[in-house]
Amino acid sequence: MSHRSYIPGDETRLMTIQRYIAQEERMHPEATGEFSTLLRNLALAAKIVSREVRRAGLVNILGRATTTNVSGDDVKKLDVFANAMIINALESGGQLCVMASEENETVIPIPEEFPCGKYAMLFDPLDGSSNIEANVTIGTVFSIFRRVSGGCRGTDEDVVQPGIKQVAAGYIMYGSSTIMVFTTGNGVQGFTLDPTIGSFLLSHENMRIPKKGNIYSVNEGNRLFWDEGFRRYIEYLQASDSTDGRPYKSRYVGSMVADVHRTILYGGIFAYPGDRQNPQGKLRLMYEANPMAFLVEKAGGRATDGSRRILEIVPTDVHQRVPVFLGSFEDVTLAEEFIAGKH
Ligand code: AHM
Ligand code: MG
Repeated sequence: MSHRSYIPGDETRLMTIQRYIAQEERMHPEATGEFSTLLRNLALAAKIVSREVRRAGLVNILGRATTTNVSGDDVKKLDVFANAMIINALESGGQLCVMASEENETVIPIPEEFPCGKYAMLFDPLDGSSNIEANVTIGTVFSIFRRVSGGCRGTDEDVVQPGIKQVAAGYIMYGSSTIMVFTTGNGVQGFTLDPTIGSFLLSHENMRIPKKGNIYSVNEGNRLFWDEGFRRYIEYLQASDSTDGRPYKSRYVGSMVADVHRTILYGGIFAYPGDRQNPQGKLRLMYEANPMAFLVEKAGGRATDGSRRILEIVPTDVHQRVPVFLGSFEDVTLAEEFIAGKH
């Protein structure tokens, strides 16, 4: 793997997000700087959310760092806080025409008092909600499109575009360290937050997902509701055959960001299939599946809904759900074959 680690004290290798973005921009003389500013503002919001996540268990004792109120009752839930923080950090920058969030039923307009710009952003402010209280890894997911509607203030049209049109996508994972992983369509880069200097430093350069792995990641509690093809696929992975790495290991955090991050690094498959109870699965196309699909493809993997490339799905609703199978190219291809009844 070509992951380059940040070695403390080795200043010659220090690449902050700011430097990286500036460097990318120099390669595109037509760039206006709007996009770089957007990513910088996002990184700033990520740092603030990260700080709050790190203090999560202390909030009722000490109060949230950004509120004056220390009475636990008034402290907003962490996901609501993250949502407000991201909106706050990005709405006034002048790069966005509209936003959409998992937390908001309708699109989030850019207030009239702020300038508007040529990008639209969707995000899930704090994904993995069932893990928040348990001190388990959670994350923020984002997806950025170019504005396609006529006016400067965007509309639904700008946030309901096929994933293939994304200009950037990524996630921030609040795990044992905080890492921001993103692609602007040209490789996948990971920057780990050094909390002592407050900067994201390039730690995972040009991430590539192995062609095949030996881990599957799915909520097996839903097994009884799965389609026959997918059930047989998982049984196949559980069967023993030392020539091709079976039985696979099972790993499931229940936070998509963590499960996808591990899948990109180690390979294998992450799935949230549709089933008899929920034919479209659980995950949301626009701010969960699409950005992850874009990253996984740019890292050399594959992401489908069982038969179609996720990025090619033409969306109709900002909150629509989609079955998800993503990860190593060979693993996802085999899953699709089982689903299609070929095995
Ligand atoms: P959330 O947006 O309410 O946090 O739900 C999304 C999360 C994903 O992070 C994760 O992959 C999935 O839900 C886990 O669902 P389940 O608990 O059904 O396995
Ligand atoms: Mg979510």
